[in-house]
Amino acid sequence: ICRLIRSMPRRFREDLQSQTSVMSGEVKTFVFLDLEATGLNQDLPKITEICLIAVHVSSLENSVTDESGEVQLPRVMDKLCLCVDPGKPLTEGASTITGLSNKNLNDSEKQKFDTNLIKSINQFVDRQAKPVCLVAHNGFFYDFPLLKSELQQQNEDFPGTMLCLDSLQAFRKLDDPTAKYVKGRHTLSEIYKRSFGKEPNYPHFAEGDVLTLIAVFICQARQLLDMSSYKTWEQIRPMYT
Ligand code: DCM
Ligand code: MG
Ligand code: MG
Ligand code: MG
Repeated sequence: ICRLIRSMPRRFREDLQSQTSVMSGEVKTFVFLDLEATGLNQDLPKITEICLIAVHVSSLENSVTDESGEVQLPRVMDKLCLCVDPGKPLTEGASTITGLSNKNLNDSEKQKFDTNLIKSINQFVDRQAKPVCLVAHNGFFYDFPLLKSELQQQNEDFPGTMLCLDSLQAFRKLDDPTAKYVKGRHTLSEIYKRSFGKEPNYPHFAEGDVLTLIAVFICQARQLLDMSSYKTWEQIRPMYT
């Protein structure tokens, strides 16, 4: 498809590009999101933790640096972070990296991914200036399809017109528009180490990962937003049914 678009007469190409930028240019709030879960795609995972942090576009456009020149997190952010009983065993790998286990989730009497949780998410998103765009690192492959599967299991869904952006794809494209991707170069922790010269805080805690994502995103927000390929929620297929 990319090759096709590049081969189009410039007039058509610019038309297409301006349509995407009108769509994305109107976004008022970016809701950064990360999921922890019982495993990877092939494990048909269930969510163990969800974190959403909403940042207004004005905070992305007017980032603040401290006296040493380090980019600061926005002061105004809304956060929703909840642990969830997955009702399914975590893989050893998932438990090791996240620190979550069936035992500690059960000990804390966490509730399942149910319609009340979906209500909380919808109410959280409804408080944000619209249009809203969800952002997740590897979101097109993991977080959005998994979230869609969990919503569908409760016979729920988000509005099909909600926008989504995969920051992994955006960072890759920004780094190398010819699409010669190097595996592992664009993991959240690698990008963070390149931008900030240190390890990210609280990796594989949903909130830790979202804050890390916001920090690296802000460093290059304008370019990322301009060149990202957006999808609508309607275009996201569930990870499994
Ligand atoms: N995950 C996994 N094994 C890995 C990496 C991730 O099972 N090596 C699963 C469990 C995590 C989820 O993916 O909770 C999300 O990963 P991340 O913490 O990178 O957001
Ligand atoms: Mg993640
Ligand atoms: Mg106080
Ligand atoms: Mg994570």
